[in-house]
Amino acid sequence: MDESSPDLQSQQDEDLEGSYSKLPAFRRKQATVSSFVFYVLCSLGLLICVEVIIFSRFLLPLAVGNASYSGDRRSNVSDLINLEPEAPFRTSFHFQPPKNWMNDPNGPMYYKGFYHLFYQYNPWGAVWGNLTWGHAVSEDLLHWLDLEPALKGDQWYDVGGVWSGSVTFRLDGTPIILYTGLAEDLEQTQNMAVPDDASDPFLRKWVKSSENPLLRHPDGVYKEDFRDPSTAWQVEDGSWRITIGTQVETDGMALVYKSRDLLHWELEKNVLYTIPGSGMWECLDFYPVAPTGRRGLDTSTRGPSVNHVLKVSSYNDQHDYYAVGSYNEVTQAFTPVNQELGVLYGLQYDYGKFYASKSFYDPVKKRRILWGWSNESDTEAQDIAKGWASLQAIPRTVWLDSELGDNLIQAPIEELKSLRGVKVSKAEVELEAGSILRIEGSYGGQLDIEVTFEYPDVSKVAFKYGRPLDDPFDCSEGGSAQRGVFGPFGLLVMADDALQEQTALFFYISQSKDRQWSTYFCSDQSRLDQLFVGLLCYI
Ligand code: DQQ
Repeated sequence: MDESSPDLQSQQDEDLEGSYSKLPAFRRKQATVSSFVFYVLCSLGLLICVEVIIFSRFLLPLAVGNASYSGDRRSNVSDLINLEPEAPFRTSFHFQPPKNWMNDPNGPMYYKGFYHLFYQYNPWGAVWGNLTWGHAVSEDLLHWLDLEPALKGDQWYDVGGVWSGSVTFRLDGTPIILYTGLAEDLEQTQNMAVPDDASDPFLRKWVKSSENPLLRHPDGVYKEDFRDPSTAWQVEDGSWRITIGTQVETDGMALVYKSRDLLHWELEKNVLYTIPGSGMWECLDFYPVAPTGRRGLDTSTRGPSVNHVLKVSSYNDQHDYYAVGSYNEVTQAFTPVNQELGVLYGLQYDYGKFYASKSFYDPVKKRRILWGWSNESDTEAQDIAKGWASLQAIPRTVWLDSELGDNLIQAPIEELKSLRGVKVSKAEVELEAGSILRIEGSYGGQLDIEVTFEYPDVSKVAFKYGRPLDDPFDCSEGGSAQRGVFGPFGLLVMADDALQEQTALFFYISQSKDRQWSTYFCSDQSRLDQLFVGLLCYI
């Protein structure tokens, strides 16, 4: 704990397209990364197109501060962004509070002209603890005004901390917060808070319900394993449902509660989903996805063509897993479209540092936006020395991959493009096997890199090498130094001129014996200087 703490804490052009469609899991990737010098790494012949855009860091920095909103987004720049030599590694475009510890994004929403982001925040130091709901508002999801915390632990049922939760809009359009409170004896309780003045677009003041706690752990559920209420959704008869994460023994599961008024909740006898032995499920997110197109759906949208996404934050390995599936309102059962991609044994939103994510429907641009917490690799001592810890990943728009129907496609929000500055690009460069290509002019601390790798006819590659297929691939075994039939290839970021230091972000393609293709997206931090640990790349 910080000393200052009081007692509280992705064949040639046409052929390539052809091979692309033949290879369901071979996806072109785009990445937004932070870098010092940028190189393209290749262990086999490839064609690439690269575009590097250097963000205009000094023109439009992320405006985060504890000042009243002036309408001038740059008004608080000097004390809001760390340009000082002693804090050169704070990000400029990712959300971070001005100081101290931050973890999960909570209850993101759009209300009366402003996007709101709440977040797990320790007002007293750069370590986890004393959790409150930090609160910031923005007109564009890029420039933020940090406000006073919206919720603090001051009642018996949340005195140990105001933990994660969600926002739901009532039918009259006012938002309510459902959150987990930590009581003194560590019991996890579910509670509600409502705006004190719903006409205030900033929603600065929240009032806790006199009926709190609305829910206590059910029989058979350990009091410390009952947390993070989801956004509520309405079913056909107008009643509401929420899901809450737990584990029974070691079986992770998504409990479902029912309510008519969002205040009085009753446990449904069936669970939404469970996986034996998966451990505690945190920060469940459950939302509908449109069958085609990038359009997002509001959380209560129903219909025969509507599928749902269930996301689980797995406490055991700290990754966010999801599955696309159907939801039966009567039995409450969620059934993944692709049984092999069932939650927790299938897809992750991200294969880097990304956890406790939360999505929301943006009614302005009719899209679903995903926020995720990017915890770093710094030690606690390093965080205390810096005076801050962690950041939120750039918000992403998510939509269903209609070609396959069992996974999501993600892209950074379009607003991010407004921050772009100088552009460096190289088109149709052929990479020799085993080569490293330096992208000249891409020197900078904040780069947006879009790269398209065009792979030769993979069936010929496999034939030429005459080797057996090489599935499965393990990112962590040998890192980017591994050499295989189909990889690795990718980027070297955070690299110095001598390439003594480098972080590889690389792809590897493999084919299983039953001829199924898989694309791995890995990062290798083994050649990263300790000084930069924790900086890496924030996607
Ligand atoms: N973080 C919160 C919990 C949640 C966990 C506490 C996930 O509510 O389960 O800070 O990171």
